[in-house]
Parts: sequence; structure tokens; C-alpha cells
Amino acid sequence: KKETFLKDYQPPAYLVDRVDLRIELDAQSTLVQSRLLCRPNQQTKKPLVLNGKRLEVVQVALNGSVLTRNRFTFTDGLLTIAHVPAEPFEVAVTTRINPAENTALEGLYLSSGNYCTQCEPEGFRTITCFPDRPDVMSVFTTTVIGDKTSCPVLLANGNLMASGDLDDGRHYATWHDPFPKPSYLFALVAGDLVRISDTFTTRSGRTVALHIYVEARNRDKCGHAMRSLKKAMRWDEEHFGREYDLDLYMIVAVDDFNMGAMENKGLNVFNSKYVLALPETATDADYEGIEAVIAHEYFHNWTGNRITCRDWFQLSLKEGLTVFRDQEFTADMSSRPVKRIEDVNIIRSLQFREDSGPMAHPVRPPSFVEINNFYTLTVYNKGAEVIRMLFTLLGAETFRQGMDIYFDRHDGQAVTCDDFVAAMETAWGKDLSQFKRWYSQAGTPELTVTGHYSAADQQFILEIEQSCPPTRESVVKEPFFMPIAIGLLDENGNALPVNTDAGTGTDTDTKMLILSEQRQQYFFPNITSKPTVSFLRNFSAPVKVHHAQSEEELHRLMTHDTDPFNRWEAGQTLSLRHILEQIANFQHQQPISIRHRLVRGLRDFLLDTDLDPAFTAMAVTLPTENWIGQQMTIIDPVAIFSVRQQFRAQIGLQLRDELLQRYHDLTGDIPYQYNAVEAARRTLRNTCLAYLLAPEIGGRLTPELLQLGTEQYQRSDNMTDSIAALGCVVNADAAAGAALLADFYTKWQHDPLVVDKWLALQAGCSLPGTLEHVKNLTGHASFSIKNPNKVRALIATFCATNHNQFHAADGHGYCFLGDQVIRLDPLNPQIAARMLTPLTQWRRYDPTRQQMMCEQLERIRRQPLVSDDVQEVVDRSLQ
Ligand code: HT7
Ligand code: ZN
Repeated sequence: KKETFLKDYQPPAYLVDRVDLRIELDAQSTLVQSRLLCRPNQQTKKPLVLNGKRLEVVQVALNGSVLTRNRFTFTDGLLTIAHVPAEPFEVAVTTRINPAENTALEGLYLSSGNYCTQCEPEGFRTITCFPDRPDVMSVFTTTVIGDKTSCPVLLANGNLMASGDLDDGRHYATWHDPFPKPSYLFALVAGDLVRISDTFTTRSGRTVALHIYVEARNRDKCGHAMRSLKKAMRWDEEHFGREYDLDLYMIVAVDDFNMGAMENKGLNVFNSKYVLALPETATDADYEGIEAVIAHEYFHNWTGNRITCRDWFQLSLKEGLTVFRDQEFTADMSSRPVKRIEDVNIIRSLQFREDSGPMAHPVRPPSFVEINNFYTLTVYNKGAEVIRMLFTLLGAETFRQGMDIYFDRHDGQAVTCDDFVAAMETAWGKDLSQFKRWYSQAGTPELTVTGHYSAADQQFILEIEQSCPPTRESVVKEPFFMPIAIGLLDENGNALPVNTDAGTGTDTDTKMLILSEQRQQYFFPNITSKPTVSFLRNFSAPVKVHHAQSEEELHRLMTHDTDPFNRWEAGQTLSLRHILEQIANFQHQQPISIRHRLVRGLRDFLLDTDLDPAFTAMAVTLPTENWIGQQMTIIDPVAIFSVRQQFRAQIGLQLRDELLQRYHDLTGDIPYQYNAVEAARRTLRNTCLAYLLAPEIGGRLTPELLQLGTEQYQRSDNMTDSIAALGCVVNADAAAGAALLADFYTKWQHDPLVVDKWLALQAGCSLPGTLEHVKNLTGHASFSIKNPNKVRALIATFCATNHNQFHAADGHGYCFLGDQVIRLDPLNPQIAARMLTPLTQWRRYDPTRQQMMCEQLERIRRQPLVSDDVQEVVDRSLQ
């Protein structure tokens, strides 16, 4: 497959105003008849070119006349009709497809015997021939025909217009979606599903029917998803003035799904993981994930569906913006600082890694081979950070005006990231052309910060220098434009009023600096003693910071900063320093020890009952292994794991009394409820338990502590507490862990989502021997390589999160991943390509590991039929 470039974008030669589809479902042989009402979009007479892939073209007709084979061609995924009229015309195409054979889960496929579709980004072309690009927007009418017994439910986008019985035990349903949409938003679902119904009254007084469709066995697991949907609908009205536009909103949950969910107009299809929840089967994290993903897909109705992308290079236009919106929603539903910390952890541990590896690309990539490879942390999460910077720069009110301008200007259109920024420029009244470099330059900017205090002048000068490492698309980087939120603290930790021009009611502690030059100085007058800088409050820009602060300063920030994010950040920086220092010791075979001062700092957080327990849990958690690895020139996964584990064990030992006290104080006495307060309580309690049960490497826990974990597992009335306890025991003691795992499987083997947890727990186990165990589990009756959730639970958990064992010196972990990718690629290339991520990072490791990782990449490349998806990732990695 050829590389496609943004610079080569051409508007479509033909538009399709209307599409009429008639789909006769059959597992092996589905017949799709489509009638397209086309019209030339340009003066020049060009052939009509439709995309078509993995389908049989049965018949093509033009204005009612069947075309003979010499009037059209169908090669290399393109159906071309050389001569078409200059005025509007009708093309009818009949295709035949095989849903049962579709293991790629793209287009029309079967999940547990039910038909469903996934068309974003280029799946529609596997159903019928069509100009499958987002800037062709059409009004769809879809008639679905299926067997009455196996498919009592027949769904498509929009409103139900007609339904009835046909011959041979079949029936039909005709759906009409009045909103013009690109083909990637098309959806069809058919099968034996039950419906859970509710309604929502919009603020203008319209009643919207809400329907969730699931398999009958899951009927009682939809309450949380329904409540989340209604919350999201209300929130979007209140915060963005956006109301839902159809009379019906449908959600369908399926078990076989490549990603989290899909925002098809009026008919969202979801991975069942993001719909189904009961206290005894789903954790607080699952509940939060469901609320967030339901909201994300709902928010797409305006940011993605009503206003869509002109081309796939603009993917972040809808994804970055919608992630920003769902982050804000979750922050309002739970704890804003904790949500910010979680989001920053994702950016720093995972997106920064992507930004420094071979797959690095700007938020708006300049080219791609396989667009599926660009549904990335950069497009989604860094894209959301870019929107957040606009929010920070403009302020909430002006940002909202910018959003209103965007909606007014572009409703019903397929537009670009430039159009979005232009709306913000209009609202702000300032030029954002330099800001747009965030869309075109990849890589993580690095800031070097220095402070100069002059007692004589009572002045503090802050100097910031920015740079950005070279990446594939640009070696030399132009300076970025970014907001830097800062505060200054005096020696007692009191906030200094740095924002003197702030109006009443605004925050005088925080100053918003604008960095636009490569090096800039900022002057603060009337400062009577050397201040401590609270830099980049709330992580106001997605950058790495080099700032030499003393331990004393970090402690001051940790205890006194008014910005909760930076209180947490100071603790993390301090922990990181100590961990890196001990990693050096470990590498020189010196004993590892934890500094008393660090333990004391964590103890202060732990015992501060005025803090939100969810924040405390974050504050006492050590930096992630990924983030520690980011600080090292050569990542040493064994040293990172060993030191971090030893620190955890030491904290558990040295703070045992305090941890036990807090653990018991946090024990709830009411039945499980999912809400922010209760979830925070459980989070901190389980964080305490994890410290108490953290074993020293090769060490054993006392029977009392093991018993504490076992008892929690046995007594809890909810999955959050039982899986947390099970995880602690499994990672502490092989025999006790095996017994509880067996018990867990016996209890939950009937529930696929809970079995995923069982697999993931074993794949993430830090005790020796996990790889052999994981290999055995790939042959377990409950594992299926065709189900992406199972692949993620077992293979991805081992390869992408169990760094110590995946990177074992013998290279067996790499070989295992090579085997699995080779097995998966012919079945599901999208998932196979994603699984490769850990191997793409080979340059960050020592020469022996580098060689073994490259050998696997080469081996995969040598396979006779490598997919475009995998090929692109391997090629870029080895370039
Ligand atoms: N817009 C969707 C992106 C997507 C997807 C979803 C499911 C399966 C395959 C997919 N490929 C792309 C999901 C979202 O961001 O909301
Ligand atoms: Zn999305």
C-alpha cells in the first residue's frame, strides 16, 4: 500500500447526496444493494471512482442500465466507471460479502452470532463500493432484512420508518437518518438482543428515547451505562449548549470489538467492557471508564458527527476535542485534581514515549500508509492537551465563545484543524498561527528553567529556554507557543501574589506566562526573599521540564503548594530522584535503601485526613515504571522494577502501623455504591493494602498480612475490593495466589469480562515464571486469539506492562510477542499492529536487548503475508 500525504489532498470529484441501501443478511453470503445519487463536484469530467475491498461486485448499473464489464473496472480496491453524465446521476452497485469470515472486525461481521458493523475509518468500503472518505456526506436510508428467529432485532442509523414480515421467515426494517453523514458513521446491527429503555427530556423540552441493546444474559448490567448517558446529555447542554438532535439514541454492546466504542450516528456500537457493570463484576475503574466512554461517544454527536473531518489527517479535530470534552466531564463527575493527575500520567508515561520513538508523528500527521495505525495517544491525548492549552490561554468564557463560533460556522461540514483554530482566533481576537505548530511538529518540547534572585533589587527573574528533539517530519523545530502557569512560594510556603492584575475573584497566586521565544525572561518585582517556584501548574503545557530544585523546595511544594497538581508533582519528583539514585546503586551491585525523608513525606500525605482519599492514593503512589524509564538514557527494566518493588516493600514495612490504621479506618460499612466519595475511599484503602502486601524481592510475607488480603478477597461484596485483594495475594505468594485464582475462575468462568480480569492478573504477575504461565493460558478454553479483549488482557498485559519479565535477559518475552503477532496478523491486522508497540521501542534498551528485539521485527517482516498495518509499524521501527 502506498503512503498517502496530506499535501496531496484533493476535494472529491463527485458528491453523493443520497444513499439507499438494501442489505439481506446471511452469515456467509450477505447481499448488499446500494443506490447512490451522485453529482459532480467539479467542472472537469473525471471518472467516478468508488472504493471497494474484500467484496465481490455482483452488478453495476448507471441511471438504471446495467453496465457490461467493459464499462467499468474493479482492481486494487477501486471500482472505476470511466464515463458518467455531467449532471446528477444514479449508480447502483450490488455486492456480496461474507460476515462470518470477517475476523478483522472491520466492516460487517458477526459477534456471538449477532451482526454488527465497524466502519471508521475505512470499513464501509468492505460492505459496498462507495467514495469512502469523510468529506463525502450523504443522507442514508437503510433497509435491513434478516431471519426473524435469529435476528429479531434489525437496527441502522436514524429513525425507524417501516418494518414488517417477508417470505421464508424473514422480516425487514427501514431506517432513515436525516442528517448527512460520511460513510464511516454508518452502522447496522442485527441479532437476538434485548432492549433496555429510558427517556431523556432535552432542555428545549423534546423527549428522546434511549435504548441499550445487549444479549439477554446481560440485561441487568446496563443501569450504570444508562445513567451515564443521561448525565452526559445534560452536561453537554449545560457546558457547551449542545442538545441531542434525533428522537432516538441507541447503544449496542458487543463482545468482539477492536477499540472501546464507536460513535455511529444515533446507533453507537460499544465494546461490552464499556457498557456492562454490576458491583460484583465491575471495578470502580470500570465504572469510571464506562461513564467516560459513554460520554465520549455521546459528545462526538457534535464534535465529530455534526461537524466532521475533511480527511483522516484531521482526525484530532474530532478526537482531541472530544477527549478534552470527556476529560472535563469526568473531572466534574469526580475529583478534578485526581483526573488531571491520571491524564498527565497517561501523557507522560505513554504519549511522551510514542513521541520519542519511531512512530512519532504530529497531532496532525503529514502522511500515513495505514490510517488505523494513527489512532494514537498523540492524536487523542496530546490532541486533547492542545485543546486544553487553548482553553487555558483563552479562559473558560472566551473558549466557550470560540466553540459556539465553531459550531455556528461549520455545522453540517467536513472541516480541518485550521478551521477549529480559526474559530478560536475569532473569539480571542489574537493570532494563533504560531500556536498551530503544535499540529505540525512532533516530539515533546523540553523546558530548562532557571531562577535568579536579587536581594538588592528585590527582584526575581525566571528564565525559560525551550527546545524539541528532531523527529521524522521535522529535524529543526520552530519554537512553540504555550501557556506556563506558575506560582511563587515564600520560605514558609505562603503563596506570593504574583498575578497582581487579576480582577476580583480571580486567582492572585497563579500567573499565566506565555512562552513563544526560544529563550525568555520573566520579571517579578517586590519579592523580599528567594522564592520557591511552582512551575507548570496543572501541567499547563505537555512538555518535559528540567528544573534544578532543592529537596527543601520540593518538600515545601509538596506540603504547601495551593496547586494540587504541583503538590503531587513535587512528591513524584522527589521519589523519582531517589529511585534513580538507587537504580545506579543496583546497577553497581550496591545495596538498595530508601531515604527516611521520602518515607516521612509519604507518611505525611497518608495521615492527612483533610485530603481527598483519591488524591492521597495518588500522592503516595510511586512514579510508574514507564515514567522512570523515560528518565534513563538506556532503560534497564530489571533495575527499575527491582528498585521500585524494594521501595514499595520498605514503605509497607516502615509505615505498617499507619497503613494498617488507615486501612481499617477506611473500611466501609454500607453495601457497595459507585460514587466519587465511596470510590475514593476504596482506592486509598486498596492502595494501603497493596503496600502492606508488597513483598521484598524473593521475600515472603507474614501469614497475618497474607490473611488480610485473603480475607478481603473472601468478604468483599464487590469486584473492586476482591480483585484488588486477589492482585495483592497473587503478586505476593505463588501458592496462596494460585488457590484464590482457582476459586475466582470457578466463580466467574461464565462471564467473559471477568475472565479478562483473571487473565490480566496472571499476565501482570511479578513473581518469576509468568511467561510460561501466559504461554499455557494462550491454550486455555477461555482464551481466544480472535477476541481483542482477550488478546489485550493476556498478551498485551504481559508484553506492555510486565516490563521486568517481558524484557527478561534471555529474550523469550520478545520471541513470545513475535509468535503472537505472526499468529494474529492474518486474523486481525489492526490489533496485531497495536501489539507491536513494545518492540518499536528497541532503541531505548541495551545492545543485547536491541538485537533480540530487532530480530523479532525482522522475523515478522519476513512472513509471506504481512498486513499493511504491521508492515508500516515494522518498517518505521527498523528505518
Ligand atoms: N471514533 C472511534 C475510532 C475507531 C474505532 C472504534 C472501534 C473500532 C475500530 C475503530 N477504529 C477507529 C472511537 C472513538 O474515538 O470514539
Ligand atoms: Zn473518539
